[in-house]
Amino acid sequence: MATPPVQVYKALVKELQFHDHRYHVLDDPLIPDVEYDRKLMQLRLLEDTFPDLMDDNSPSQRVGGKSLLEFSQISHSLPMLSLENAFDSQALLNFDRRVAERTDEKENVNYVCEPKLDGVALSLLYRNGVLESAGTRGDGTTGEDVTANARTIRSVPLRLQGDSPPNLIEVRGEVYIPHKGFDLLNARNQKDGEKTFVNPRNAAAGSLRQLDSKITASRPLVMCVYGVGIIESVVKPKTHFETLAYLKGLGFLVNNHVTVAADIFQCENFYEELAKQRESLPYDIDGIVIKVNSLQMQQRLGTVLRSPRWAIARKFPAQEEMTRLLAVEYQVGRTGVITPVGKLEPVFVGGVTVRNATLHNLDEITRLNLYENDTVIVRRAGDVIPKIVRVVREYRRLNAKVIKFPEHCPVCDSALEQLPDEAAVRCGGGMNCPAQVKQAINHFVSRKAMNIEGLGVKLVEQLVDLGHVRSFSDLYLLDLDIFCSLERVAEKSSRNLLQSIHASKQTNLTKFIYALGIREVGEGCAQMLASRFQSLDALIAEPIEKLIEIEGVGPVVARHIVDFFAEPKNMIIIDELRSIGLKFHDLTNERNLDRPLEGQTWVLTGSLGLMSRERLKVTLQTLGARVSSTVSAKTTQLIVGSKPGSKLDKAELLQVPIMTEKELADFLISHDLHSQGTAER
Ligand code: D41
Repeated sequence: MATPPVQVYKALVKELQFHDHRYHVLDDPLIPDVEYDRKLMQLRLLEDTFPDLMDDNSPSQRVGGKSLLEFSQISHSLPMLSLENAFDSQALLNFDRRVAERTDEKENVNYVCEPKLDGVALSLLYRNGVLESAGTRGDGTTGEDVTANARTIRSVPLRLQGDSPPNLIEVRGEVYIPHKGFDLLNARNQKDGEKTFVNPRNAAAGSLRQLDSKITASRPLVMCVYGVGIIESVVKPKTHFETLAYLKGLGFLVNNHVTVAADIFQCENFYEELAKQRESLPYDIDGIVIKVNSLQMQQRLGTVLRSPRWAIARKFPAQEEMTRLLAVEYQVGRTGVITPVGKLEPVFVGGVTVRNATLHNLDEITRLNLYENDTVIVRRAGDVIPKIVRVVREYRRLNAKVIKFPEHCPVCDSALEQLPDEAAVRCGGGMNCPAQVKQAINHFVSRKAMNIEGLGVKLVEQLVDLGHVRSFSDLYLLDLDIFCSLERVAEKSSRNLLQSIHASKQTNLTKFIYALGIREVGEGCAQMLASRFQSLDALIAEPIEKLIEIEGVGPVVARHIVDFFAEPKNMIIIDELRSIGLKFHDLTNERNLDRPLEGQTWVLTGSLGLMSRERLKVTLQTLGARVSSTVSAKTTQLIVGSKPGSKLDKAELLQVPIMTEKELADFLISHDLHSQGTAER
């Protein structure tokens, strides 16, 4: 037999370890995956051919080994402490005060802020630079020996980097599964008919506690480190931040958001900033951890019970809570879609009290296997609508009731329809269904559509219920008597309402197309159609084959547009609106008009009295200006109304030209611009 190529093998192990670190820790692979795989294959070939060569820490050994019957215990030479929680900023201030009192600091105390990763704690012990054992936190003193499992986690170095690794070091961190890996894992499990995980934290905990390390190896676990237990080394960091840098140098993954804060207020800022980013991070966090930076100061502060006095977790409001589904109600949308809405026993989740949760459609209710009176988990993440994520089946009550989806519209009693390829169920009542009329009107009058100021949801509700309004054109037939007869409407506001209804007759093609409420035609699409067709009649005349070809339209939207104009009732409404005197010239894309403000950026601030903000915006856009909401050095002109805000200060600072509203009116008149936008075409 040939002599084993020891040097070649060692070099290959080293090379693959290097690439593992680049890939799993630095997130910056040097070589393509296929190239890595090729090298790994070479390594395996050598190991298979010369079994004596095998290095226990070879990169080929991340696949797991023999299954265990049970975990053995592992005791932590220094206890793994727990963290005290702070649920508001007052609790943080108290923490800071206690720290200051105990350390007699004249200066502000420096802190390190870290995201609080939502996973499971793990401790790794390295002797002479080699991973010896790994243990879960357990009760803080003794945990379970999960060494075989930890060895399969790619971001856990099997061997420490650098020339002089410490003789002994215990490194602590959090094991978690990033969102992408979690989704893949659940998709895979679903496909294989295995159970899916409720959230990434459970998946991480379950994966780390597998007796069969081959299963752990197949799970996308990541370990990020945040501290050390015992350490015997020549280099001794002086601060927590230095410790993290030191760990990074040894080849560990350290979270890249970790920041030094000069005082508790900067910690507070870090919290606020991270809260904003929370939804877009690729992993779950449930708050931040704040730690005194100086290790000497940490030493002096010591611990109470099982928590260090030098650290605190500032928690985000929980995003999931348990409550009870009281009933299901059905809402009718603008286009007739019936949406089931879960009525919940009020529960504080994601920072607000939640009473309703969307259930999307019938399929969703089936998927959840949801009954009325069930105990449910409600999730409210960021600003998204709260949703029911699952039922706690174990708590199903005797009075739980099957949810029966209605067969008729709850508002107008028309039969409900379901198109073959759609999950949505619709009311076929169209403009005979008061619920659909109300929402169509609400959309029609909204700011980005006809912009009829003051005509709110409550008024529309009354106008439709009392039979004054059945279609868009009815709005223009309303009079003072009708408005005065409504609840909570005084004469002055009635007059204002009539005035804004009248004013809305001067609009532009974009806003009018948008106002019609054609399915799937949003603001952007309306804008594109207006600038392409320049007139409503041209759009109406366009055959579907040609509409489909327009960039940003496609078959679905084209079908909706054609269907809308093919409906005689809709054409009657458009004719009525025209005869009432509605003028919708395209003001937003005036290729053949002079655009004297082309290339300029204008900003409006304060309350404007002469023209409504929305109308002024349209006028300026017509003249070619971009209207922005923030002042910057690129701002051409700031228009100030009364009670201007910080935009004025900023403009003065940046020496942006400032104009009052009156000056703007004079400017428009003197340049004969004020009427340009309303010229008939
Ligand atoms: O990200 C975390 N989950 C995290 C947990 C972190 N960044 N730092 C932590 N620091 C500590 C101390 C201060 C006690 C060393 C922790 C934890 N503890 C911790 N994780 C689970 C229990 C305690």
